Amino acid sequence: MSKMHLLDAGIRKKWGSSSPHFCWFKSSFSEKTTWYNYCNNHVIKNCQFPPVKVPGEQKAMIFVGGVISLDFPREQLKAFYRTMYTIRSFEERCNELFLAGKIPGFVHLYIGEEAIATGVCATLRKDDFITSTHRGHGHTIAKGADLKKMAAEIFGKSTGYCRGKGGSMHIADFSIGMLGANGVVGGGYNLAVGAALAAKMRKTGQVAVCFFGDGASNRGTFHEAMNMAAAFKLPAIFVCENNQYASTTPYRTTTSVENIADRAVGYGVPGIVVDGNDVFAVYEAAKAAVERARAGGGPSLIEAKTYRIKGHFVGDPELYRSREEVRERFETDDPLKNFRKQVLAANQLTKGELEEIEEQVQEELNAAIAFAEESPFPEPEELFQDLYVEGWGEACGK
Ligand SMILES: Cc1ncc(C[n+]2csc(CCOP(=O)(O)OP(=O)(O)O)c2C)c(N)n1
Ligand SMILES: [Mg+2]
Repeated sequence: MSKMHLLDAGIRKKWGSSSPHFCWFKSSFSEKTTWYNYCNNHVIKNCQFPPVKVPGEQKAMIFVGGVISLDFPREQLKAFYRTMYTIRSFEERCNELFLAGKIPGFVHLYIGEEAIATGVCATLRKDDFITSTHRGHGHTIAKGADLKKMAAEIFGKSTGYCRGKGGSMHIADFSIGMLGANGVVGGGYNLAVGAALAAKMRKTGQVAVCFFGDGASNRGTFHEAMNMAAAFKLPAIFVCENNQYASTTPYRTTTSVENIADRAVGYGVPGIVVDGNDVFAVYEAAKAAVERARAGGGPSLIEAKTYRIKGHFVGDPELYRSREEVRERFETDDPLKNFRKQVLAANQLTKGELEEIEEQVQEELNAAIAFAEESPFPEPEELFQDLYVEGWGEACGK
């Protein structure tokens, strides 16, 4: 019997035949006691914290660790890699193109955080909602956006998602439930809660995911949204991307708790800390939270610990941290590198299969960027168009 089967058997004995989404126990496989978490048939090892219980029936899990990934179907693994690699490459191109003076405005890169958007969005239906942040390219790609329209928008071209008038921080695509990137830090919470309320009232079974940063977790809107979602048991999932910095400010200097997920206890909802550089761990945590929300169980707060590899924006001189710190973190925590290592070592995918995905993605990106470069800028007379819903005045009898 494999180690995993032994763990599985132990869990089923302890918790009954239907295993819970999350549970925890200590293992004595090695001399050292190791905390394990068990999450939807996957074992998460090396959790650093014993579990935290919240009032009532729910069990809130706090864990940090890697998931044994052997159970994922190959197509799912390929999809994970395709999405993460697309995000990484899209961002690398944005970096180059911004520095070449081809992109106006600001660009905030998601490099190093790809596993979060990828793992979370892989658990969602096309008609589920997400709200995003100023660092939104990764969420938008993972939810299935059109790369051509994204690239054109970032270039400020009229073929872009907002006809070139929104730019990087305002891309939205309602046809895939992407309710918008947002230049307002913490601006997504109440949009997500509104979408979740609408889904509940309409009984559509949709859920709404709100992505936000560690800095944004200190805005008042966070608390308002968490409370309302919890009080109304809304199908909302709050995903904090703790990349350790809010602009130039290290997370620990502005936040009184060790984990942002610890705050979940204050709202009586599950709070989960997950390794945000591990797509498997993110996927498992999100899947359980989404299932819970769809089943009427209410919201969850997931904190994905990660690290922002690039500056706050392209051009940031990064005087607040050392190059060594960044190099060390990228060396150990690069989600793509770790994914490759893991699936190759376990013979789950071949090098050739990974390279084939990379080639396809590069071709797609070439086409998207060529489309953006060849597209026209909006005409000056279009400046004030599309700011308000056309025909609104007439509809209201004005
Ligand atoms: C309401 C508001 N306050 C301040 C800013 C300026 N600002 C832009 S990004 C940012 C930091 C956000 O940090 P975090 O939420 O951790 O997200 P990250 O940039 O790390 O992804 C700040 C303060 C803003 N855009 N909106
Ligand atoms: Mg941050």
